[in-house]
Amino acid sequence: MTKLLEGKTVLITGASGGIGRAAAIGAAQHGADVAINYAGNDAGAESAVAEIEALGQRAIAVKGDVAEPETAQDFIARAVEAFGKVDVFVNNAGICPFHAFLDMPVDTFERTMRVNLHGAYYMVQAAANQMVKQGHGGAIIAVSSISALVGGEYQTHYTPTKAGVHSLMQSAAIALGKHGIRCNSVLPGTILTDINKEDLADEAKRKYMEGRVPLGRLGQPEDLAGPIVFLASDLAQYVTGAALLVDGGAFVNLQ
Ligand code: NAD
Ligand code: RM4
Repeated sequence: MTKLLEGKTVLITGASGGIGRAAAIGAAQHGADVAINYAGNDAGAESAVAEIEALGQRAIAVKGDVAEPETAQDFIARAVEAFGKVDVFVNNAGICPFHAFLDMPVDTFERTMRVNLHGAYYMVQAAANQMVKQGHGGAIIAVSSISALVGGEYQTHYTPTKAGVHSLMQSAAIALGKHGIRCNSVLPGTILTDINKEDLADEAKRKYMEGRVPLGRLGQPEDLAGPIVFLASDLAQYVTGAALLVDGGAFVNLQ
């Protein structure tokens, strides 16, 4: 296999499980050293590190809540201490506590904004500052969502954060182009992870969501690894400000 990220250092938030972990493993399979941020799942973080090391790459796990601005500074500093540089930053950490609109608790709304959007802002800014200091460009990828483009009855707090992250990549692509830093989003459809385990435990909802997908199945975290590695790699050297749907065709499936 041609290794697309040989010699690169890749940082990923929220990577003890789900899409972040799959992206971390995918990056390591392509020759990258990987630093992962994670919130609370020590066992998941340790096993991700072990899996990356088993692939012959270096890995560190740094615990921290992305909603806190200091977490971003700490994550970047620890990665630089371990690997000397940051070539790729993947903003992945996110939450979606499904809840109705009319009685959305203030705390749920604010926490979702802080983790998904404020957290992305602090992290992307800190990673970009490090890349600018290094002076040899870089790649930033945000895990946005199909939900940046379409709504969800129980996601009125969440979909604006995913649209926000997508928009952040567009503006950052402009702000950072002069530094050779590319900024893109991936827009996953419905991927089977912990974030929607409870929601999709409802058989009728799961069947409905599956039925919307022309490729005939819901996604697996590994479905995101290839697109993220591609956008991180030099194969995408002229791609910036773009958004790549990774949804089995769900978005275009009107009838
Ligand atoms: P997941 O719950 O498996 O992963 C989310 C990760 O983020 C977890 O590792 C969690 O610990 C971490 N996290 C949560 N809050 C954090 C915080 N405050 N600080 C640091 N880390 C934190 O779910 P996932 O589906 O892998 O989600 C990853 C990203 O993908 C999210 O941004 C989500 O919005 C996005 N996404 C998921 C889907 C899907 O259908 N699963 C679709 C589109 C977009
Ligand atoms: C995604 C999309 C999926 C949902 C997850 C939680 O952005 O809306 O359908 O399951 O979020």
